[in-house]
Amino acid sequence: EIWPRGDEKTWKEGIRGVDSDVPSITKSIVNHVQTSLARQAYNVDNVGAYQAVALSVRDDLIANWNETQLYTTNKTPKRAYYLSLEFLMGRTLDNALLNLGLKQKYNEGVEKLGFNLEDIVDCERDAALGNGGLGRLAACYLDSSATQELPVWGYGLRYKYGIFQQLIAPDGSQLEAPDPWLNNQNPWELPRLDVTIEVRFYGHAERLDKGKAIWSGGQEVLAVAYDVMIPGYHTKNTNNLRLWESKPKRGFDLDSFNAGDYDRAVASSTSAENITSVLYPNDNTYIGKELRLKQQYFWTAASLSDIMRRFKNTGKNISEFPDFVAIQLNDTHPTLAVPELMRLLVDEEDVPWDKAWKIVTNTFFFTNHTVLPEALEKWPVPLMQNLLPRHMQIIFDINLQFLQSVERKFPGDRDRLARMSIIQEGTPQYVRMANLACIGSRKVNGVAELHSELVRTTIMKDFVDYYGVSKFQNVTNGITPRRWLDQCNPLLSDLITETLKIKKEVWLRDLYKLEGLLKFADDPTFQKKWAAVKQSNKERLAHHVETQFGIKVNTSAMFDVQVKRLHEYKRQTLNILGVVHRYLTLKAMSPAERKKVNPRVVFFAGKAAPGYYIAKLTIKLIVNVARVINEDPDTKEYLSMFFLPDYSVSLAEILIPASEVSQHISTAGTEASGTSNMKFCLNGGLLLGTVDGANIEIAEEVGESNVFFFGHLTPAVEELRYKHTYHPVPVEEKCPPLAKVLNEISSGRFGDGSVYEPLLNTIRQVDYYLVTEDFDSYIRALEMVDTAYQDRNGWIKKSICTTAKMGKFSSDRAIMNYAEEYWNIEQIKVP
Ligand code: F58
Repeated sequence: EIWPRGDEKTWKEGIRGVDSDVPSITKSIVNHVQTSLARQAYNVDNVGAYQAVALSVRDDLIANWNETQLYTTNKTPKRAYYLSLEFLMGRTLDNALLNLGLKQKYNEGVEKLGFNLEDIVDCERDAALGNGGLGRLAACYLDSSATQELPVWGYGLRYKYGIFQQLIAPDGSQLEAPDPWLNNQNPWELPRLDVTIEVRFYGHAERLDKGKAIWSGGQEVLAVAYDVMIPGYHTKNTNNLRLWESKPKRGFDLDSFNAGDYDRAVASSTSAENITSVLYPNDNTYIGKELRLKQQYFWTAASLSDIMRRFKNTGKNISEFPDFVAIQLNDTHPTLAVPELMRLLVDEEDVPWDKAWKIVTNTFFFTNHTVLPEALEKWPVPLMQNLLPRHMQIIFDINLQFLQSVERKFPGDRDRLARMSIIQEGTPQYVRMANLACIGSRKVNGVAELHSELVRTTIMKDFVDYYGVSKFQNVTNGITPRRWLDQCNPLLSDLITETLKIKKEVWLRDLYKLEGLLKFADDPTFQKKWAAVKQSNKERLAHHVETQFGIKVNTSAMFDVQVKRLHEYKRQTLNILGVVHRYLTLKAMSPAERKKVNPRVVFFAGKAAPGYYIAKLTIKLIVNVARVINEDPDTKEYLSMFFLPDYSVSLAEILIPASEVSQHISTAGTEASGTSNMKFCLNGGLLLGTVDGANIEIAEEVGESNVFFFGHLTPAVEELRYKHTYHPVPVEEKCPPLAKVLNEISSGRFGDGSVYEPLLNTIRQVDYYLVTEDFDSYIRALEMVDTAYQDRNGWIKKSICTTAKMGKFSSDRAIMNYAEEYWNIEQIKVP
């Protein structure tokens, strides 16, 4: 190979990251203060220092990233692409320093310059380009791919506004404010103004022969790439997350401009920019807005074009595409990639339809994240027809061929055909995205054992009959122990390292090594240290609450945490009703009796989708119950409660290490997996939950005696619902203690009760999520928690044993599973 330009040695000597000695680090920081920020020592505040430090760390990342990308390109391995509309990354600086192994050095350097690294780290805004579990999972998977040196790229959208900021109004309601996270510039992204792709919308499609067509006219929009560097832990390997921003193809319409109609002149460019303006804030509910469909197509089209270009650069034959490309569809959001790849192959690459279909179905893999019917995406045919006329043709063609083949296998079974069709009949017709994703993919997976079984037996049942069961598999979710233990809980991480007597780098890459803690579970000295770490994390959280609310938190009380998106199926209602029950019980006690009670502090946090009325009402109830009980002199020593506003990745990093119990109490069969359950348990918090999602596998690992399970099991749920609908029994009869709680709320004990009627009625009437059915056993489970907590050493032992058995839930395991069993990709070590 001939060096591209000039003298190779001169180029190579010019390449530099930051040398990792402290003087080089400080030099690089000062350099950035002066040049990149154009500031001087006397006018640098914490935010300025954050920016300079970030830029300095970024220099290092860029060097690694460049080397990784160059090396990988030259090796032309098979690559995997993770297509996700959401990447909930959180902050980057601290994580990058830990992954690069430079935290200590930067600590020293920053100190020398008169700053404190923790304060600097706190200046970073979260990158909150996701709603909840699904988006955070994507972020954990990127970390694990980079750490295990796998050639994996993420593809997503660069939203101008991330998940909204949540404020709590004086009356306790949730208010939403925008999250303009890019206002302070983002040092972690590299704009690639040279990588732009044209994406078409609307227009018309004209069929030619041999299944081909020409799609023309309509509106063209540009996709501009922004690359985010994803460093692996203690490896040079630095992967890429490519986010697309939309931009008008032409600045503005010159004719209108010249005619003096300025509004009209810029209208189309505004509409182009709008595509990547904002993340849709719904969690587990589908909303059929045209702009959302535009986002989905814009992103899949840009990503596929980019993938195709990279593949073609290798010079391979198009039939080898699946040998070099695997694409994981994170839920149905990127399903348009299926017809889009067909379009690229058939219309643009001249591949015959059948051959193209073979390529497509060997390229894609589809992960399902929910079986809730209201979350399954289906788009009105007229909407899709108008926006994407060519794709609609392709979808109809795929469907026709598919149904013919189903008909051959199950002759005359019209109901089956109707259920399996990509098109749902009616006026209008709908495109069922899960059916399309399944038909277009090589494998389909759920995210925990129970969930995958539900996928096989409910929403995908007909497809299992048709394809056979082996297409429908399970990959239990995981979390990265780098962020969710080492970074958020440094004290515990150090204690583990010191106890296991193996290097941190080793157990953080092989989490099963935590089992080595088991033999210390009864050791009093170790128990003491373990408890001290938890205590210190509780104090860190208490400090946070005190600064925010001006209320002192009793840090000798048990910390009980439920943090997740607000949703009826997650049953924050059960928790708040349980708190009210506890409050009423305490009120009824004599002061002497109360003294025997275990003090408890209950923390809630989570956002409600702005249009989700019942979820927002739940927040209001929590906030207003908290006001009353936190001020009641009879009980406040024994029970207090906080709703922490604006739950985020960085707030989770404070809450999770401080938790002694966390609640994961969805109606059985509704929570696909849950991933925060894993984070809490990894940090030695015990799990109080239903027999649902990954709770089940956590219990299998840590032992049932170390979790608190309650509630009806999945097989019972359907029948109970049927009873509730056709033979309803009043709450007063079914569960008197719950009826009492509901009535106290109605009667105005926590402020105007009539406000909460719509929420309380969901429970009194249909009770779809079976709060009345599980309330009794929930209360008993809480009592069991109390009893267990009384035995301090017993509790600490449970906590140790829980952490020790969490190895399975590392996202490294999950990603290796995808790499080996799905994508068929191999590790690449950058020398
Ligand atoms: C979540 N889904 C599941 N969806 O609810 C959770 O059980 C699971 O652990 C997690 O995925 C990871 O597998 C989820 O977060 C969303 O937020 C979607 C956003 C876009 C609209 C539809 C819901």
